[in-house]
Amino acid sequence: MTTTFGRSVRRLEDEAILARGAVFVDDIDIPGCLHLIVIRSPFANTTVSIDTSAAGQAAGVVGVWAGDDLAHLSLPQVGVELEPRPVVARRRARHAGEPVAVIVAESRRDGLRAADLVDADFDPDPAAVTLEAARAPGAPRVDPALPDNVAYTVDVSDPDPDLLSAADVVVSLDLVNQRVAPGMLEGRAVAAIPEGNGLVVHASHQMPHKLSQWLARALGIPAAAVRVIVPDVGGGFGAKASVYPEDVLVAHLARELQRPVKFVEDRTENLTTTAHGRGQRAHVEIGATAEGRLVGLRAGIDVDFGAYVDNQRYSAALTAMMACGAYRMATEVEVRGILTHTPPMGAFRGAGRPEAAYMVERAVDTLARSLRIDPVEFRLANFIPPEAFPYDTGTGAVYDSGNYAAALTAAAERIDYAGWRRTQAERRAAGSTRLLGIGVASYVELSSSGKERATVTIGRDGSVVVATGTSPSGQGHRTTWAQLVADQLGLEPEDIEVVLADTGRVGSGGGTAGSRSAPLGGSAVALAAATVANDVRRLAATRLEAAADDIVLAGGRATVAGTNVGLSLGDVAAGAGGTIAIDEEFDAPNLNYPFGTHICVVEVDIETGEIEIVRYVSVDDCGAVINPMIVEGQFHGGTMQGVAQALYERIEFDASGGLVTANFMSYALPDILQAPDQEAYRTETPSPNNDLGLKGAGEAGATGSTPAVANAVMDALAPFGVTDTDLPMPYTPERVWRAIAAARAR
Ligand code: MCN
Repeated sequence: MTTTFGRSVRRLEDEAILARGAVFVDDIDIPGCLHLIVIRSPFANTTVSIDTSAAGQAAGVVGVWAGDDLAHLSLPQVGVELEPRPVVARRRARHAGEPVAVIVAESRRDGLRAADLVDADFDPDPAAVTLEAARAPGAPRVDPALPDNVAYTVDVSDPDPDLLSAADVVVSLDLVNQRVAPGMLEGRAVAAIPEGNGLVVHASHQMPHKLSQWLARALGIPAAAVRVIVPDVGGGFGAKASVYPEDVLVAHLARELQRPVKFVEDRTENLTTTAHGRGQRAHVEIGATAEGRLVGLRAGIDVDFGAYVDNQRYSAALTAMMACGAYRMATEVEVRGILTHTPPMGAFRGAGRPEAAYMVERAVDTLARSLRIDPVEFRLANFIPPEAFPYDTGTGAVYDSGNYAAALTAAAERIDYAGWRRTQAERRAAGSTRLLGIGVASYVELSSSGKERATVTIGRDGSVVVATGTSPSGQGHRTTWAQLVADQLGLEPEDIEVVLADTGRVGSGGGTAGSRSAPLGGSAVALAAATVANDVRRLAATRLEAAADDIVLAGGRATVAGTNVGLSLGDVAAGAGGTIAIDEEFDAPNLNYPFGTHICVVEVDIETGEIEIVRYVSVDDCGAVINPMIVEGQFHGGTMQGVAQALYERIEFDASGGLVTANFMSYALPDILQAPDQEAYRTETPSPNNDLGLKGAGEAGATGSTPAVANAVMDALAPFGVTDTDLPMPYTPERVWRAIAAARAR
């Protein structure tokens, strides 16, 4: 029997999307739907006073509410004991973009017209907009309960004053991992329809079950009363794993008005209030012996949480956990989560691991340079070796499996590392104004936590349906889960119906986060499919008077091997009472740890500061692979997001906390012409933590790429002695030009 596991089956999702177009929340026809318009604070840290009376009289307006009217509604702050976050600010707003009043109107246009009539009075106070400002003595408090704005700390190891005492060489770096927007093309959108005592909610979201539970809690009704359905999603990238004030508002107002209400954000709202990611600054010391043996790394990291604590708390914890990277060394790290007067921050593809990889890989490269050891050799000499797995990092991670040297060696060969080093030396010697830089980054990331369930059902008509709690935003779950079921039952992937992202049809599910879907959801699907296949074989064997081991499943039939005698799957189900349904749970014994090496070659024009990526090779390892084409797509997308952070993107506020980069004219989301021609390869080191050997693939690219580009740019500029303090990301032409000019003037 041929199977599809490991084959690049074409995505089943795409025909419908290409032929009829995707169906996003805003495309769903909801008769009589009202529109929610949000009035937002233009200032950070400001008093607010609102008069809604004129707006309430405007044409088409159904109602206007200010903070006091909705004081009973709130969202929890994630994992900290702070007062809950109001869904509409009362008297004081903590960040620009915070809702201060809402309008519900018959049409979006009516609502926007009425918004001009809301009389809002703001009296801004000084704001702590940056990490530096929030940490300064006497800084304005973001939360009244926190005198120092520190909302969260994590120490993964006890301080050891002797950590680096065996090192002959210690270098220190100050690194800024700038705040960026996830930049999904479809912004947030949510529509709530009252039904009986509860609601049906259509949401562009990564975690339908979480959304259902949080809405139910906010409204004081059972979770079963809130059915969340996720239609096509135009990108989530982590930010759609958060629950937002507008989600609670549409749900509450739909029930209060007993009419459907929807909210669809515009691009400025998206860039202002949909959770940003990254936003860290780190002071790092790293040391090695004179012969080049890594001794240890010590880091103090401030993480921007924004004005309320949301999923950025997880990112902070994961940076601490992954701070030893791919290396055998002692690691001491303290991470502080800092409140600032900026929109609450969340998970962005990789959530804390790309930040750790950037920090470790910049530090390792800088140390190798100061030891005058080639960065490839230095890494190969210091990797955690394959025989050391499972490997306890001492930072809370136990790496499951890996062969870091294999990935690095393969990447170096593919790109002809030695050849590029020769070309670089020649260019330097010739005094070229187009300097070459070669950047190597070897990362470890983590995927999957918790459990996932799957149900596989065969109907009397022979239909096969698999339902699971994963919820894709474009990752191709429909295809890969169908492959796993088809392989077990001897069918083609297109024969399988896949049910996802609907709390009314799937009892539980973790949704998308931490590249968990393949290792957890895929494992649950494979488990359920294998059990169903065994059941079919057993039932057919009884009816056909054969041994179960002799029953072959192929072409929709259960046949006795070597004969034409058989039954259709539908007949087998009919004989078993009409349907065969198997529900299985997969509970992962541990996390798993994908890894890889990215090598990037850049050309820096020292006269204009422009950077061009001339070659980009990645070798990623996400264990065994269900669908190599889909995985390669994940690598490409993730890599592009990481490259974009290194070269283009940056969220910027003015001194009063207003967002400067509030549209795609000022926020430099790159387009396809700026994407490097990435050559993506893989090694395959199975995870021992699930039967299929899968590790997550979705965040690998975003983790390896930023440090590869950063190391390449810094390598190109090394002759000028440019440091990370002189030239923080993103490496825009102006910044590069200025850093070179300043270095030359020194
Ligand atoms: N896959 C596979 N073999 C593996 C691993 C994965 O065939 N060993 C397949 C999976 O079956 C799935 C896809 O690759 O079809 C990605 O699976 P996985 O790595 O498990 O990641 P998730 O589906 O859980 O996606 C999460 C990850 C995260 S956390 C973000 S954020 C993210 C992402 O991946 N956001 C995305 N990829 C995205 N891709 C798109 N198009 N849009 C987003 O918003």
